[in-house]
Amino acid sequence: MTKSLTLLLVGVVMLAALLSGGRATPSQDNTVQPPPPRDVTAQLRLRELKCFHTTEAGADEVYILVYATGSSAPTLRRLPGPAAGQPSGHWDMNDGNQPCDNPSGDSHCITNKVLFEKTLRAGESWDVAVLFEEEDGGNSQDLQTLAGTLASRVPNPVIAGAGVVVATLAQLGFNLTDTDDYLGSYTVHIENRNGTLSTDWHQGDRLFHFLIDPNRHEAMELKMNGDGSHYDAWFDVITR
Ligand SMILES: [Ca+2]
Ligand SMILES: [Ca+2]
Ligand SMILES: [Ca+2]
Repeated sequence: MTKSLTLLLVGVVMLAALLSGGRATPSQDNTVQPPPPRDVTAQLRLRELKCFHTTEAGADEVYILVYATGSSAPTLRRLPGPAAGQPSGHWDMNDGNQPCDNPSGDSHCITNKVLFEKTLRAGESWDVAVLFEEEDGGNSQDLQTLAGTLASRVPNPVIAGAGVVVATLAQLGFNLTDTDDYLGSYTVHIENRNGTLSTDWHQGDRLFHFLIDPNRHEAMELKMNGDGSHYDAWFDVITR
């Protein structure tokens, strides 16, 4: 009798524990937890660059410098990269009826170039300066060596402005306005706000049109007229 009662009590206690455990699980699942901060991979793209007037007779030799600072090592890149056997790269661009992305000659337009790509943690941001150049004399400085020195003098290109980046590069021996032509520039601040990218565009030098898409703030268009040129360009920042 005592033994059966003990067994019965143990049984009741176990059942109660089981039921309480069964109820506790859905109640915990229903608690609203904020989603963990999400990493986002941001890509700054040149959608298209179109030549309406070159700086010189014949084709322009166009290249782009992209200077970026953020939470890790600063970067300074030149696009396009050098072809085999060449010290530095460029696109041959012209203002006639040439095709886009012409593989064997001058191009009237070039399309879909990734200027900057980075995975940003929540709260992380990067500041990027984009400088459009046309090669005449050329520059032979090593960009990765320059990046560190440039960053010590211009830690944030968006706050300083594109003009200060250009002037500082000239002080460091990379003269973008003398030996080469300077078409135009802008800066952009890209931030991961709780898993969503926010984009702030800022005008640089030598622009005669600058428009942030009112319906899509991560897209921007501009028109450049540096050193007698006329180039139109379209950009956006996307999540990859
Ligand atoms: Ca030129
Ligand atoms: Ca030329
Ligand atoms: Ca040239």
